[in-house]
Amino acid sequence: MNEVTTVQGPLSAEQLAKMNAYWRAANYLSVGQIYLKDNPLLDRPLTLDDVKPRLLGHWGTTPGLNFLYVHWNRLIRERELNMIYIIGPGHGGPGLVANTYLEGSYTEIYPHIEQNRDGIKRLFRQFSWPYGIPSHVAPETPGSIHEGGELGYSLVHAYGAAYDNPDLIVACVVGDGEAETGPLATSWHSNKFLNPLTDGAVLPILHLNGYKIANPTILSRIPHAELENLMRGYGYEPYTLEGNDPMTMHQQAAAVFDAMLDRIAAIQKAAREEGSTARPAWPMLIMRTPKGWTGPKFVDGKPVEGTWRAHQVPLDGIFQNPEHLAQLEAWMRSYKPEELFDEKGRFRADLAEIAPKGRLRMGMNAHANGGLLLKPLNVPNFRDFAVKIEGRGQADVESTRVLGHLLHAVMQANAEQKNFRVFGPDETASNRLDDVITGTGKAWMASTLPVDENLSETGRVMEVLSEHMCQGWLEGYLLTGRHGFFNCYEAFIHIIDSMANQHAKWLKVARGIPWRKPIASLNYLLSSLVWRQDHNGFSHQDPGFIDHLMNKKADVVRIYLPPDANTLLSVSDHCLRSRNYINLIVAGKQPAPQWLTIDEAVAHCTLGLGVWKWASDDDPEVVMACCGDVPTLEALAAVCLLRARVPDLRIRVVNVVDLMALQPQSEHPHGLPDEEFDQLFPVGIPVVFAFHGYPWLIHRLTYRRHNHDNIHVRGYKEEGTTTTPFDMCVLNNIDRFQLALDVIRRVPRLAPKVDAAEQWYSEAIQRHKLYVAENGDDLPEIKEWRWPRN
Ligand SMILES: Cc1ncc(C[n+]2csc(CCOP(=O)(O)OP(=O)(O)O)c2C)c(N)n1
Ligand SMILES: [Mg+2]
Repeated sequence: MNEVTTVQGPLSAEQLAKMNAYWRAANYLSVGQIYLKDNPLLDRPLTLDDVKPRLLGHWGTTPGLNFLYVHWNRLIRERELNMIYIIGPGHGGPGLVANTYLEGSYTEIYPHIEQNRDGIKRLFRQFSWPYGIPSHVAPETPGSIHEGGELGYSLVHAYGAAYDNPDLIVACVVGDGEAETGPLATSWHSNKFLNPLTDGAVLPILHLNGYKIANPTILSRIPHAELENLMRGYGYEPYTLEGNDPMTMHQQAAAVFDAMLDRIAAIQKAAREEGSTARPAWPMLIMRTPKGWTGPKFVDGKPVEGTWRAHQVPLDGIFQNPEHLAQLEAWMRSYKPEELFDEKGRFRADLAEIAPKGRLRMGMNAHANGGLLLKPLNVPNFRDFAVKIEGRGQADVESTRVLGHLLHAVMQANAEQKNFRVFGPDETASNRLDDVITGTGKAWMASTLPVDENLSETGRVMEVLSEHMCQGWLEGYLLTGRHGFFNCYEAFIHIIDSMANQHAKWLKVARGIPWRKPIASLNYLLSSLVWRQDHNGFSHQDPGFIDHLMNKKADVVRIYLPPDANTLLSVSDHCLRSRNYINLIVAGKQPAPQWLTIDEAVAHCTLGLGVWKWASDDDPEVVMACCGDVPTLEALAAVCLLRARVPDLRIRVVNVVDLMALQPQSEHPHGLPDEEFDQLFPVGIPVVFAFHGYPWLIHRLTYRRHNHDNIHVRGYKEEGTTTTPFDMCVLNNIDRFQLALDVIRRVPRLAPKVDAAEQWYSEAIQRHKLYVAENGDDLPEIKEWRWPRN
């Protein structure tokens, strides 16, 4: 790059001086947060008593983030931009705290962090301090929707925020290390789904500070032209900003950002006023600045600024090394705090004035506290989509197809307010939710061919073969105050396990922060379930996401396994209206028997679990429990087998929709009180439990229940292949014959029948195996089995 040596540029001399002073103040406050607990403005020489005993934080990324913040402030003021700022390297938390403090948002939200010397002292002390604030950008940080502790999601969050927000600009810093992650690498493609007519803009900054924790980054060590070509290949128009002389950099940055924002404005104008439908090449910036810019150049003779050594705390061992203390003081004084803060310790008014005011401040932008903007979702009456039950279990219905009708209606009902989207990794049709696509279309800004169906520049169903992108878009969409629904194959949702963790953590913390308003829940529908992977086999068989979510805070997670279409409708209605949860719905897409009328379904879902009286006897000797659609079918078929073999056996059928109801109330708000649990599962009565997922989860949930010793669970035990639906059950011992045998083994008075029952079981299974091997399909008596009419 050409080295520009002049400080001429779009900024006036006064502007330049003020912006640089503002940046120095942000850098000063960032270093102060990492190091100091006292003497905040260096009114006296720094001593060890002023320094925190544990130095925790990340300096390296921070000056670059601060530099950008100052420039966003100018642009927001000059152009009255509605802008939020997402930083991929969320470990640059001190920078955003410093800037929201300087612009006044921080004090407005946290009045004890006053605009004076004491306030700065508290600001410093609280950072990375027990019961203070975390070292990363966090829900506690004003203006943030992105934690950034786990790298990789900044750009996808930014796009999620920009969709359907035509006036919003999301500035997004991507760390050059972060850029190496899978989710980030694919996130660049989000531009193929962003419509300049109806969506906002994302302004990506690839921050090439050259290093990660201990290594160079790939993108900083390939030729610049190759990197530009990479970005062009992703469909962007790359701009470059490079250097380390602050004044020169401010001028160059101002020029480049003016050009980029003009470009964004031109793209939007072309789409909004001139009718252009072309897919634009949106501007993005490659910014090369030294890691740890303006920090110590050398420590103990080794280079630090501009190297990986600047990543965390560049001067450590302060207590052992007086030279480091002196170097810290010199570093902090290099920002000239006496020029930045007045005698009371207040940020000087002539500098503070260059920040935007009111809601334009990025720390106060309502989009970063989405609950403020949340409009309730219009959910049409789900009863209108109910399946008519003419005889229990007599007709087969694809439950998710029924849900598709409801989602279609939801889409239509919110078409005007444009605050609902459905996300899926190319599986929405496969999961039989196609109805939601009708009329709405699938978002697509790339080229189309006559063979394509339902692709639309204004589509509201988002399909991309990246679970990471679906999850990240949805999170960004929800965090900015909208609603959404993510459907996915059950086995592959694990790809976003970690993202779900991070969102759950965000929700947990945000709940405890009064100024963060509730946001819509993150709703998952998992379909194409473990039991019915008829085409795909073992790779597609994994119900473990339930276990994964179960580890999260009870306040945040809800898990539902509706056994038929009407219960699925009732559960989905509830989830779509809820706030601040992660709702997991597990429901099959294959034609399956339907059990409950819509009124019964609502009552059943309200309780979360209950006796199916129509399938049960009074005064039971055994409880047949079931959770999930296929296990429910097998359990009911087992009841029929038992009624034939042991006609006087008294069986109770309990179906569980809300998995959390199994836990004690002390563990989860949905937990059934012990007395009610004991009524359903009376002490001393054996329970044979057919569960959709891994069986040990049911033990984990019920181990404190009085009757736990009598609960015997069948579930998926990692046996699978491409085989018939019933053979999958047999392989995992959750089939009707096994369940019936389990009952005979567990009910004490049936002990004399066990030998004969075992014989009967092996014959039945042998017959099944032979038939399946021979015919490639299940026995007619299995396939055509129906619940005896009642
Ligand atoms: C997914 C993930 N893997 C690893 C880490 C550990 N980690 C924290 S910071 C960092 C380096 C980040 O480098 P970069 O994105 O370039 O950020 P910067 O240089 O701006 O600090 C790593 C590997 C992480 N936070 N998240
Ligand atoms: Mg880096």
